[in-house]
Amino acid sequence: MGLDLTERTARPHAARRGLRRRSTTAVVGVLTLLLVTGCSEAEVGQLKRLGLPEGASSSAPHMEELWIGAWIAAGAVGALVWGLIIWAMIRYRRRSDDEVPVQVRYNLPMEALYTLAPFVVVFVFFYHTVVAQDRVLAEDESFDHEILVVGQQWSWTFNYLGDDGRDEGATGNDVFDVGTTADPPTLVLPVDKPVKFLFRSPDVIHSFWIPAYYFKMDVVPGRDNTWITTPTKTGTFAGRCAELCGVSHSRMLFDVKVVSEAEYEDYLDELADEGNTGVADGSSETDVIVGTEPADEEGASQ
Ligand SMILES: [Cu+2]
Repeated sequence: MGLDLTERTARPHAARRGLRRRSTTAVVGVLTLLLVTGCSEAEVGQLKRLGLPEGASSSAPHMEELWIGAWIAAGAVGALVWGLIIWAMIRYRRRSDDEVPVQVRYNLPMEALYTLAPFVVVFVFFYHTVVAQDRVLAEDESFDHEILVVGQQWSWTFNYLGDDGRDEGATGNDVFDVGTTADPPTLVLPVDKPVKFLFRSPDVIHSFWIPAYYFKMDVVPGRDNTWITTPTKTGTFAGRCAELCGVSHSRMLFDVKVVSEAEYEDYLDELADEGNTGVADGSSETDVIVGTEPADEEGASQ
């Protein structure tokens, strides 16, 4: 009797399994087809980079490595956890005999694993993050140009510093471009030339972000942050403030225009011709945190 029952139920099970396998194959096939035909080359490239835009700076590969590696690690941990969950669901699913599986409590090896595994995961992520960060922020690189970026409520000022060993044809002066919320500024950079950025804020914390450069750095009052990078692609890229800095934060945008060295020098000459010479740092007190200035020393000594 019992044998008969299993034989009778076994066949529909097998048929259902076959159907399920076929429908899974169909879904995977359709998705692959969509992926191959429905997406442009750029979209496929972005999928391969797991959502990252195309990198356009010398800093980008380090971050891309970290990003992809982190997703692979997260995927492996996810696959292991989901696998164990699904295995336990199937292996210990309710059966007709209603027998409860062996109950385990105070299992020391298991609890040690639960405690140690997150530490290992955090340590591995932390280690690779520090390595990537050190590479992106390496200070020993030489640079051809130096730009003082001032983030102020709510736009950017780009100061192209003159004493940066620019070509003889250049003006040699400090020149600047100030943006406003209504007229966001453009940061012009020479392609394939290392540029040193200096970030300053006269008011609150801002964050200098160029998504295509895979880079974001806080612009902090009272502190000079620096970053050296080389633009590797010509073109126009979006830039933003990535730190909620007040009511018009969302309008604190800028463009990054990467041009040839000659065009870059022309641009600086243009700024000089327009009279934008000198350094506009938003405030003479950019290196002082508002409210924490020391007592007026000049006044005291006079
Ligand atoms: Cu801001």
